[in-house]
Amino acid sequence: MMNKKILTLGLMLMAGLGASAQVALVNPVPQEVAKSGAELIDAPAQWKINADNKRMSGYVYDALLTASPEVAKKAAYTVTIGVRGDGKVNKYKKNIPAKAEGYFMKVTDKEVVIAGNDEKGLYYGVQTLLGMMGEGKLEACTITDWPDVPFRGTVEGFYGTPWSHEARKSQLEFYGRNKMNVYIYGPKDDPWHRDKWREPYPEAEAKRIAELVEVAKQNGVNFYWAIHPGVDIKWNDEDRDKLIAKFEVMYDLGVRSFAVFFDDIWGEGTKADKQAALLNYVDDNFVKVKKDVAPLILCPTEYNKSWANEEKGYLRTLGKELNEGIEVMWTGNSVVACIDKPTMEWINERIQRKGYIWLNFPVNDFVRDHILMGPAYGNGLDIAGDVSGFVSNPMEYAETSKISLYGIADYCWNMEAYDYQNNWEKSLKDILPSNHEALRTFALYNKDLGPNGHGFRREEGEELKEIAEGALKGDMFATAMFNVKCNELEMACDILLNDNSNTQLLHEIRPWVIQAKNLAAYGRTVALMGILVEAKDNGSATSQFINFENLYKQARSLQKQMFDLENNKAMRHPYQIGTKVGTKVMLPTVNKLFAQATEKYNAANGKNLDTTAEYNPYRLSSTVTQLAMLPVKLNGDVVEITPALEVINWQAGGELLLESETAVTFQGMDFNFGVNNVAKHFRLELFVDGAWREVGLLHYSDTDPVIHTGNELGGMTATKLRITNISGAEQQVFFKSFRFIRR
Ligand code: 14T
Repeated sequence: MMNKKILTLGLMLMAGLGASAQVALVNPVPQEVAKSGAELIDAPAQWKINADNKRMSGYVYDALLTASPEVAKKAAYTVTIGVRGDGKVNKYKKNIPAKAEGYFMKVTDKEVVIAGNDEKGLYYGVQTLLGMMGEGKLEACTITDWPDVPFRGTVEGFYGTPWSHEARKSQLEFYGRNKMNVYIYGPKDDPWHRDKWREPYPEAEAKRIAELVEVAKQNGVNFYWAIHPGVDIKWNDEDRDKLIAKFEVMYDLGVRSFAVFFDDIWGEGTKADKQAALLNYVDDNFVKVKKDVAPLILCPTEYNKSWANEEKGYLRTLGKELNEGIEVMWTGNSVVACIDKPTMEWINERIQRKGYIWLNFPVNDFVRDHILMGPAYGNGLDIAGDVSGFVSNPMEYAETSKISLYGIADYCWNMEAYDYQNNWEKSLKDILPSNHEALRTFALYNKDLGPNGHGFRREEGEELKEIAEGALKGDMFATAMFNVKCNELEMACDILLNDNSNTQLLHEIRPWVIQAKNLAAYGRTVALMGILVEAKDNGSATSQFINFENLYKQARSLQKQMFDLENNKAMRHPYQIGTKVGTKVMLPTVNKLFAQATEKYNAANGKNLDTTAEYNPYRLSSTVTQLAMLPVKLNGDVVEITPALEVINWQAGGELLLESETAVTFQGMDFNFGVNNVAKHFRLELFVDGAWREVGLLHYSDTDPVIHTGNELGGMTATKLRITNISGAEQQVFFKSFRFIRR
């Protein structure tokens, strides 16, 4: 008994130590920490810097100067910094880990010593010190630290509004602080990255890139500039030289690291042997000649397993032909996927090198109605030795993306120790210290992506499930608790809406905060409906304004307000409508509670109030796998299928089927497969009175890919429609838009 108590006490002390100690503030979690007691030391007001002369300037020194203590020659407290080989840290040479970017650090009440294995290691030691001092305290300890993954960071590689210059600078600082060393510049919608890849940047843009290169350097980040030439590249000397010429221009702006992307293209540009020959040429005639340029990175066309065509051997060709040292990117088993050991073994064997991970998280360019504020989890904790690099493709919301990136940084640095939940809690404090609880409460409802074409989902609302189930069973305590959850969410939103400590974050999340307020109010109203219906309120006998039927009206109004906000022209994204919050557990629960309470009320009082909350009568299915999971959206009388951004390999005979629960009278329809003159390859049929009837398809011109329907469509009433590839061959098309208007 006694022993057990002591043991528990000991465990508690240890745990407590970990939690309160200043090292716990550091992100990423260091590899090895030895504490010399539970000593917390007040950070000195002044310190003197002890270092070899050559360390007394440069980006590491600059970083050290941002620490709170003032530098004074006579200070009693000393900070010694140095890199392996420096005289001042010579006596620690046995302690320094012999690992790239590693460092050794010792903190006592008299001094701090930071000894890097290389300059970057020293820089990261300084970052650890800065992180540890975040709350004005130091902790007596020694730290031996190094990264598991050699290249860690982000690829700005999404579709949508590229990050602003200010956002990029802020990102680079964030990477430095969190020990990430790579930023790959490749926004799909930067014209000079993709469509105008041959042309140099105009003056103003060029200046900004040069500045970013500088900021990156100051933060220990390698700025990679990526080119995306595959859309229209000709495999001739002229285009090859143009690509090198563009790299030369970028080199002159200060860029020393380059990438070539061949993702999301089709046709000529996709050939493995040609891509490899180009990359090798650039490697031999540019990278190796310059001598100060980092190894090239290639993003292949088949960048995930589900797209790999084993017979054509694209990946094996790259593996065989690409020069040693050229990195090859990989998104995993599918476009959007978590990375595990088997996928690494699969790809590494084919490309004959370690894959360089492009993680499509937290990118939301395929689910723009959701904002993703959840933890980064699900990647194998045992793949450190199988990857050459690991970068995350974030959201166009740069500041909000930092929540997940904080986790990526930690995961890449110290994989086995990665605790995603703990990391997430820390990240919220880092991003919004003054209101981190409000941010946390709000973020709880913005983690999952909702149904999407990639089938990638995230945990959300686990903490609500028990309460939700109880409330749905009519348990009044659970209903009250559910109401409390709604109050919490509303409170969080109100606090956030008045936060001015991180205006960029608040600007980005604002539409979702407003929608979350609606959802919270809707939830509260519905909880009260549940309570009143149990209390046998008949909605009319009471003199009080708050009675069932008025609550019902309020709930209806809130449903409509949510819908209106979703369809608000100013807020809505051009091709993905909506502002969705709490879609995994909260919203469906509120909708069910609404229907349930209303049904009970109707039954008890002989009323006939409409019980439908969120109603979508349309279902899509397809034998073309890439289309099968696309969500169907209802926007007034317009029914739309969410576009896909990828090339669709629509096999001969493959069909797309859209079914409706009730018959629809058609007003009009058009769709865009992104390719001219393909209408003839497809057949559209409507199911009218128990039989399929064909409707004509046409383009208005040879240069307009939009496909229109024949006049016979107008006024037809059908329960389903289908589109079939009747060309007898696979059609490579896009799925840029699809809509019909109902009467
Ligand atoms: F290069 C790749 F590794 C990659 O992931 N490319 C794009 C990327 O730019 C985009 O942000 C990401 C998420 O949407 O997915 C890739 O593009 C796609 C691919 C699809 F299959 C976009 C939509 C798709 F349906």
